[in-house]
Amino acid sequence: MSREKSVHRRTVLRAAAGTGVLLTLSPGLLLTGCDGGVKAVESETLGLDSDEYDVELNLHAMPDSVPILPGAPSEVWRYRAELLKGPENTVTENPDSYLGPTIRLRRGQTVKIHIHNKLPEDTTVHWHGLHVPSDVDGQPRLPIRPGETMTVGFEVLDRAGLFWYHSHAHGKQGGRVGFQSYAGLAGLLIVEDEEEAGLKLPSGDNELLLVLQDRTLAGNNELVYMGGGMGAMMDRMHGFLGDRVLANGAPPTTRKVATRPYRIRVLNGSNARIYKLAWSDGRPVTVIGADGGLLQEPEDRPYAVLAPAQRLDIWVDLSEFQPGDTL
Ligand SMILES: [Cu+2]
Repeated sequence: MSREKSVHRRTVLRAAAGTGVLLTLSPGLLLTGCDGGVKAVESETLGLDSDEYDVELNLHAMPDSVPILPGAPSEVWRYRAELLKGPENTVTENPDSYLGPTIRLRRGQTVKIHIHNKLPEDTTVHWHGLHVPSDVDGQPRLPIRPGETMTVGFEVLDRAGLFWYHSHAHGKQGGRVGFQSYAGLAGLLIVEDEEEAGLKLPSGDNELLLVLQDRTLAGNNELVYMGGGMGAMMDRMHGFLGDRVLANGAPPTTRKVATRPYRIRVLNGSNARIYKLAWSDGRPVTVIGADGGLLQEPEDRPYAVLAPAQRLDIWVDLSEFQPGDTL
């Protein structure tokens, strides 16, 4: 049976203002191929179809080789992006890391993304936490085949906050979501809006982004996922735990900062590991935001717990420190 079938879709998007409720009506969307897959034709846009978009970019899912530990570089799968249209700060590459570029969007923008699969297997991209039409949100029934491109469109409906995008591919035996994200297919996505801008939170150099992940690397720095034997069974039951923690794709290190207030935005991008975050001097962790964006008011906690896929927005005032101090 031929898979050369176009996907006909007329997607009607209705967002109930303020509630985040979203209806997607897609008559005649699914024309299933013999293996259950659907081929999206390049000229068509899944999701929001518009003549004009505020932002347009290419997103490539591809193999790469990047340094993680000293010695040989590691073979990874990662995202790279090219901004075709939109504000210059929309895409910030993380060239020295396997992490995908940080994508910065504004509420209300219309966005068109061409996802190019340069991997040897199916993939799809899930926009974690964003309210986007379900067809563009990494549906297993809409895989992107190797060598193919899927174009997706959506409007940024969410209020300001930290989101992320990652692979959502489901292989024949399942479990490829974990594997592909582990291999590096993940990146941060930031939504900004007027309300947040009015708060004048630390920004630019005073906004630190931190992606926490755990990885196991073998002798020649190869990434190891799901070991053999008993270990593999436990991994499958409880989720994979790496034997070292990485911060932004590298071993944790100190970072030079100024004696000023900072905003630290943290994602737990691990498969299964839960982190407990606290300051070394025992000061409370001032949480200003979480998965749903900014909190009503800051909360001081002795420590913060971050489960996989969760995000935290932390505020800290370093102005009482002296140059040379370490926290
Ligand atoms: Cu997710």
